[in-house]
Amino acid sequence: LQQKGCVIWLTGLSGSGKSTIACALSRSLHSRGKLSYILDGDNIRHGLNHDLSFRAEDRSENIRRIGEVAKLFADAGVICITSLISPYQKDRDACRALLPKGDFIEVFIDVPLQVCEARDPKGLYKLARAGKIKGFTGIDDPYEPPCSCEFRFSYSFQKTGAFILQIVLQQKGSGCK
Ligand code: GGZ
Repeated sequence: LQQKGCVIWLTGLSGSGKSTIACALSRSLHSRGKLSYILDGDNIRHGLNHDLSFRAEDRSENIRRIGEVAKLFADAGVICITSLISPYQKDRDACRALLPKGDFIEVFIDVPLQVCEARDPKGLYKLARAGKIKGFTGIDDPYEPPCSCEFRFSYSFQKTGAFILQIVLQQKGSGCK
């Protein structure tokens, strides 16, 4: 395998499009002959992390474990794409610290709450607003936007109403907001 591994860490709210972007990225890498693997929070919570809830400590443990697994993939030469809300800066920083400099690429899927909530692909925001899901990110649990990400996907609407995402390369240390 003639490639160097790394971790591409997607972070953003539920419904921001992380999983869709992860799949598109993986397909694009595949078409260039690159091996990648997606670790998706929603899937991993059904297996490896099925013992974890959405309490703050459990979210941190979820991120920690997935960070460690992502590092193993990167060590093996795979481009590991993670797709997790990963709402807390300190947890993302701890995962970054596991990898050599430059091998952890943090990508903020910067779609505002109102847009994610209007999309509500799984109806979860509706349940959260009705109090049927407690501690939902963006509603009654915090999301800390990255302050040191490498890339940001910024959203906008075209005249047709189509939703588009544009990739922005962040200036080092400039923060995402
Ligand atoms: C946030 C929740 C919650 C709560 C269930 N808060 O859009 P989805 O459905 O498919 O992705 C969300 C997923 C979040 O799992 P993560 O492992 O990415 O979260 S974290 O990084 O914070 O550990 C959402 C669903 O699980 N979901 N309850 N309370 N998202």
